[in-house]
Amino acid sequence: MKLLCSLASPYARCVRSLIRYLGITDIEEVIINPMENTAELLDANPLGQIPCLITNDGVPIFDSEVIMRYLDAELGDNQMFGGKANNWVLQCQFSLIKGLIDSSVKLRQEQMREDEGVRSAFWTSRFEQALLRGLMQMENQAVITQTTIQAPQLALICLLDYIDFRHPELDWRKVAPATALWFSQMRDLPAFIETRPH
Ligand SMILES: N[C@@H](CCC(=O)N[C@@H](CS)C(=O)NCC(=O)O)C(=O)O
Repeated sequence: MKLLCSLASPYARCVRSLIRYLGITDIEEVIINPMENTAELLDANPLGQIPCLITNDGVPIFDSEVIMRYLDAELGDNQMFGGKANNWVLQCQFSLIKGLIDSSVKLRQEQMREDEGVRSAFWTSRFEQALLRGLMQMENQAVITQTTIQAPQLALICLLDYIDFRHPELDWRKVAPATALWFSQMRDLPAFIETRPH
């Protein structure tokens, strides 16, 4: 199998960390820039987005959540999203963190509009506030009481490293000290060291 991905994307990192966490060794990672609109990416995913997994049969699988569910079901032990069916609490924890990844990527896109002179103060502030609100809520969530890895923990580590990488000015540790402490204990697990964004 082949994973079209980049080294900075937090979505791709969720998948790349999961591959390592599950000990999967037969996925070739092809590093691409989605903005280059290569035929290989657009043929596989008309959205032009990474990550995109291409199976040995040539079937494209996206987005990051679907790839994670696929790998966990096909090559893992199906525990990442809660094991038992209908674990809505865990799935909602994951949705919150995935939404925060969306906010952090949109905030990054606003930064990039700076060069075009069209950065919006309104949207910048809206994405920052969503991030801070979401992380404040994380303080009370069971996600950070657990040191075993399931999808919410994995995605949270990817989110927080991405915020530190792209948005170092965001003082999230001040509003989420318990999450910061949990993160400091978790971020150096091997699956995450190898995939840290750069
Ligand atoms: N919902 C998608 C989002 C993927 C995404 O937005 N990836 C970014 C890279 S961080 C991308 O490919 N951007 C190019 C574009 O949107 O045109 C997922 O979870 O995989």
